[in-house]
Formats: sequence, structure tokens, C-alpha cells
Amino acid sequence: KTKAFIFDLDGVIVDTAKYHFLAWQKLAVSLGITFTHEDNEQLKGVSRVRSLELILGLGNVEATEAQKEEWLVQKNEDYLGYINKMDDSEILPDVMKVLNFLKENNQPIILGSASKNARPILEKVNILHYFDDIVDGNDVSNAKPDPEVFLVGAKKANQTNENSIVFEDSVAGVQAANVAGMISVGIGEASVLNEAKYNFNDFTEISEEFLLELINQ
Ligand code: G16
Ligand code: MG
Repeated sequence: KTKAFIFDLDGVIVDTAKYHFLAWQKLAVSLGITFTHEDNEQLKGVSRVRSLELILGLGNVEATEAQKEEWLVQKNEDYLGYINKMDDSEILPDVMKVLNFLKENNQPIILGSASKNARPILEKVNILHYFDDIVDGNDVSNAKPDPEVFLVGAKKANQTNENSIVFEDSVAGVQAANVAGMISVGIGEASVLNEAKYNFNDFTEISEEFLLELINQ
């Protein structure tokens, strides 16, 4: 059988959250806003524009659209500085095991990410060629928990929503998969991702038997 296997990027394939944090924190400090690791949790899976709004809200900072645009560009330039230094050592544990197994079993592999930097990141860590299609922040206008990014992904793989499996580390992403009627697999703490159909701390806990079950069910 054939299913669509849709992967989120940040927090599932690579841990770019730490680079988003450093870049956002630099901006926050320059604006006199305190921005902690805990605050950063709320930005996971959230769009770039919305992330800035959340940070400005923390410091009750008001700004014009032009200022916001400038800060977004600045943050992204800093973020790209970190991305440029990435290599395949930053791929999270056993992600390659899962990607290779799906490839061997001729399953479509799709990226479903909110990031506008998804392609350069996949290139940097040398796995762009694993993906049959990429749906990212450049292709969709509605951010997770809206299911748009996953709906487009399933369509590109010519699969129904019921035959699509989504790997996600964010609550908003799990909700998006569920809303679409897809099978959600939470990657991260079960207590946080309790809406996911299945949950694993990371890919080291995902067996080939489990993947075969997903393919054949
Ligand atoms: C990622 C991150 C978010 C980030 C968003 C936009 O989403 O989780 O923190 O704000 O992309 O990223 P960029 O600024 O690179 O366009 P995902 O969906 O891959 O987890
Ligand atoms: Mg994510």
C-alpha cells in the first residue's frame, strides 16, 4: 500500500528552534524585551509574523508596519547566519533510519513546514533529495493549526487525508493534522502532545514494525 508521510521540519527533522531562539532573543534584547526559553516554546510551529507579534506583546511594544517589517528582515538575516553553519550532524536521532525505511518501501515523503527557510535547511543537512514534495511557508497562507500545509501535502502525494500520516512536534501542528482527518504522530513529550493519535519522544522509539503497520492499515 501507499500512504503519504508528511514531516514537519523544525523540532522533527532538525532542532532549529535553538537558532530561532538566538535570533529572536537578539531582537528582543535590542528592543528592551525579556524573552526566555520558556517564551520560545510558544513560538514552535508558529509563523514568523505571529512570532514577532507574540514577542512584542511580551514587552507591550507597539510598532508601525514598517518597523515590524524591518525587524523581521533583521531576525531572518541573523537566523540565516546560524542556518548557514548547519550540516548533517544536526539531523535528529534516527530520522535517517525512518526516511530510509520509507524510501525502501516506496512511500511518498513530504515536508509540511511553516518555515520559509525549509529548502535551504534541507539542503544544508543534505536530505533535500529524500523529499518527493515540499510544502512550506512560501506555499500556504494559513498557519497551523489551520491544516492547509498538510492538505496541500497530501494532495501533492495523491493521497486522501485518511491515508496521510503527519509527524509533528508542536501542539498546533498536531491539531492541524487532526482537523484534516490525518493520522497524527506526536514527536516530543506526551503530556504536551496529548491530542496526537500516537506519541514518541523521538524517532529512536519508532520501530520498523510500527511504520509497516502505518503503511498497511
Ligand atoms: C518553523 C518553526 C517556527 C517558525 C516557523 C517560521 O515551523 O517551528 O518557530 O516561526 O517555522 O519559520 P521561518 O522564520 O524560517 O519562516 P515548523 O512548521 O517547521 O515547525
Ligand atoms: Mg515543528
